[in-house]
Amino acid sequence: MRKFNVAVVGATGAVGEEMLRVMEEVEFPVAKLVPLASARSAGGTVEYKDEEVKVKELTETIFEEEEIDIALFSAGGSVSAKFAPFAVEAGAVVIDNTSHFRMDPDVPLVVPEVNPEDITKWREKGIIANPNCSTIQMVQALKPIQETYGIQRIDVSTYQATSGAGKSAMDELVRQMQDFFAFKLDESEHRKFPHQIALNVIPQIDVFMENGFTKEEMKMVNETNKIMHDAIEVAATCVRVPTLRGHAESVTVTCKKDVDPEAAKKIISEGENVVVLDDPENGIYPMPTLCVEKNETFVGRIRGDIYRPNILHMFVVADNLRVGAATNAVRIAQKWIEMESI
Ligand code: NAP
Ligand code: 3JN
Repeated sequence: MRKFNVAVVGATGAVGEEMLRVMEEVEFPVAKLVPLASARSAGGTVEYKDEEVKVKELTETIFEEEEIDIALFSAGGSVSAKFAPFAVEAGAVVIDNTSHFRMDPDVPLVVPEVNPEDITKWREKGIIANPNCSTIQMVQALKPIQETYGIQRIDVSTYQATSGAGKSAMDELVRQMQDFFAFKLDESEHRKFPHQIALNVIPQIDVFMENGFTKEEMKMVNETNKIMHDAIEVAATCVRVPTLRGHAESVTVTCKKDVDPEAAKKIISEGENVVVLDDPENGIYPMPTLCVEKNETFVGRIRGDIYRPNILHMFVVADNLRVGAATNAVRIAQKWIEMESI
């Protein structure tokens, strides 16, 4: 089997590190791994398959020098905007974890369990975009519902872990909790979040747009429609909660046809990489602590609406750094290899 030279841009970050773990686990066909970061981390090392691999500085010429075939980007939108074209120019396929290219009509936005066929459009720009973490787990859970009943509208509230905002955001929560136990929480700084996150929930992720929704909420709206190839009404409320890892979502879906909740449960459980955990009487339902380092999306609390037969409610949880970022990107790369080798 052919092996590939793989660059991980942002390899020292929360998502980049997870990409290395997932590639190891799936035995990704790596000929050479090139971890890239800013000059701050260049010269340090990351661990891959029990070896210390040197981190190199991201430059305009590195992709050509290292003969990169696949470049996984997760170092922020401005880094992708500037450097992804150099990777493409050097002959690599770029799988981009940032929002920079997601809504570009010439760039496929892919969740392999939902719209793998879109990957074929990669040639237009040499780039495949990875959706936002909150979008990925939601569309995975809803794909079987869309196929069976059709979806008219989605109302979703998220409970997003601090790791969604990067390593320093996780540190901010830990530091504030330590300050709480040292009786000095009121002196504790907040940089990554607009308010104290310890012992709090914040109904703001990213900046507010003119329509009153945040940028994170509008990502869920626009990305869901692009991935699901349908004009679905989406109303999202994205909330930051004081957990470290694992995004949860309360999802209400209005279907085009009436839904039998028991049948829906079975249909969802047959979804690819979806696990139904739904035995509420015995305290079994998805929670962030159950999903850490897992590559599946967990769905529970599946129930019909009290008033309308075409509405279904559920609770959806996944590891945001894996399912919401690294695992999705690696699965895209695996599908791309499969398609390109035909
Ligand atoms: P993080 O923990 O803060 O890590 C940021 C990474 O980017 C580090 O490796 C950092 O390297 C690198 N970096 C920053 N500026 C750079 C530059 N100018 N040149 C080269 N490398 C640079 O953040 P994260 O959580 O891993 O997230 C990184 C990005 O991934 C986010 O900004 C976002 O666009 C994307 N993301 C996507 C999702 C999703 O939903 N799909 C989820 C989370 C994040 P140094 O060590 O040198 O600073
Ligand atoms: O906050 C979260 O839980 C998810 C955040 C994702 C994120 C953070 C910074 C920049 C993104 C993203 O993936 O949409 C971006 C971005 O690339 O715009």
